[in-house]
Amino acid sequence: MGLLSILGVSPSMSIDIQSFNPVFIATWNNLDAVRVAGETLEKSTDLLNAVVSGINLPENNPNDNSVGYGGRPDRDGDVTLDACIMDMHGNAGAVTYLKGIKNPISVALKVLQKTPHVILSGQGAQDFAVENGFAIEDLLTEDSKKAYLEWKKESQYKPIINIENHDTIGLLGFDGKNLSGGCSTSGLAYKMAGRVGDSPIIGAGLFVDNEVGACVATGLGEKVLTSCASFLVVELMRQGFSPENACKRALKRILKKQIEKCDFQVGLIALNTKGEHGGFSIYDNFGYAINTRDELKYLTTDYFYKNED
Ligand code: SD4
Repeated sequence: MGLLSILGVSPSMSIDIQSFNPVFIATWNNLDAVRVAGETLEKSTDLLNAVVSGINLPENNPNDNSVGYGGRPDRDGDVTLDACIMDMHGNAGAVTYLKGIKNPISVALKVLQKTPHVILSGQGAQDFAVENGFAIEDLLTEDSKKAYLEWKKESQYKPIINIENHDTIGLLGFDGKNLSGGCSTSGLAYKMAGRVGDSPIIGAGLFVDNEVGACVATGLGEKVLTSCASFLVVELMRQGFSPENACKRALKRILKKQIEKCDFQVGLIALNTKGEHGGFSIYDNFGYAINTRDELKYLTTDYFYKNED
């Protein structure tokens, strides 16, 4: 039996063992997620599986208030989740406005693998998840319920920089040859019922082009959606910009349209086909976790403005 078959790799998707030098990066301080993604890749050599395993971690964590179980609800008190995944072949799967399922990224993977579609939404997405063995659970934790009831007293809606748009997980992986990525979020706290953000939208919250690179976004989704930010970053990398500079230029494009003072955060991170990575944000206090053969660490990105509030 050859080494590739021992590793469970079919010849068509084989990786060059010699240059096997994986890189995983994830938005915010998701160090455990990139560590687990690296461990999964080592065990299975399946990059997509590695991405999903990393993202499942914050989805299952009740203390992560922006992702999966424990995510802050919308203004009606419902936790509604968005996620998407994209592979090295350009295939994608996504779920939007999904209720009651802890691991939307795993459902997005099933959409990619088992349906002729890219996005399933709302009740259809939940029905599909149940058909595929996912359990319906109450995702509103006691802590989230308390915060929601407190918010309801005033019902003031104003996403706060680095608070209501903090901790969404976008995770990008490079196995030495191929790129893949995923993104999962409960979206903005106290959003309107039915609101879908950038995170499950291919080209906005996430884009992967195996010939060039990949990008994933976090922050105020409306700004990411209307700039196709992840697609733009990949196209800028195609033009020769480094991951960091591509993110910076894409954010500049958003800011150029901003007439009033910018009161929102967007953070972008990117990875290219050489395994080079970088990120940039509008406001400070953004960063990303990185896992390579040599290091597991958190890097803060450069930014345009300091948040004095
Ligand atoms: C959204 N981009 O739904 C997401 C929010 C986010 O960390 O990134 N939170 O708009």
